[in-house]
Amino acid sequence: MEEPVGKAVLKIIAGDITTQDTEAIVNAANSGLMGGGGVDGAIHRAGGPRILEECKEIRARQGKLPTGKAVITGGGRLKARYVIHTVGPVWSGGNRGEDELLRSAYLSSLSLAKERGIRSISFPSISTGVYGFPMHRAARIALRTVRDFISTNTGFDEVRFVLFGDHALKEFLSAWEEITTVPG
Ligand code: AR6
Repeated sequence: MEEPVGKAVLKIIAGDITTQDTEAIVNAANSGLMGGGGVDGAIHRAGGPRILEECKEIRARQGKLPTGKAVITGGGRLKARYVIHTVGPVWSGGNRGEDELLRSAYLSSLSLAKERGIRSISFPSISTGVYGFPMHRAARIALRTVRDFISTNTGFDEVRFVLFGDHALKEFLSAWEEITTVPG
């Protein structure tokens, strides 16, 4: 799916985040910033050791990265020039501020990209793997947050959601239908 939002285009595709050619890709990291499984492991493997070195420098400077916040490193050997590392919430039933923290992870990443003049960015579906956030609920939050941000912040050419597999893609496409046809 590809649709204009403000001055940018929003794309929802199935694929692998590590091969994307946007200026930045987003990593669903953890507060330790030392790598892990899922998207995090894949990005560090594909991008090489330079990314972890930069993460360690950040860690030494500012300590752990709180949930909902974001930091930026170079992309190492990736096509993307930058990696924005953010930490989504661990799902624990939905009454512990998970929705707001997930929103904040997307917003922090977008704000950091904007600050750096980055014009194109790819997101994975943050928190919906190891962290257990229900996919459909996460998709609605992700899409609404990105749509609202790029409708008012005009520095972006493209925001891409890169979903791993058909199930995730379907959930994102149906969530997009819902938020664009049902108001609020
Ligand atoms: N490209 C795009 N999406 C992917 C890829 C890929 N290469 N690999 C997995 N996904 P997860 P989280 C999807 O677990 O839930 C790590 O250990 C996956 O199917 O990567 O935020 C970190 O170090 C899922 O839908 O991130 C943290 O400790 C989504 O990406 C923890 O996991 C996110 O899954 C973060 O957990």
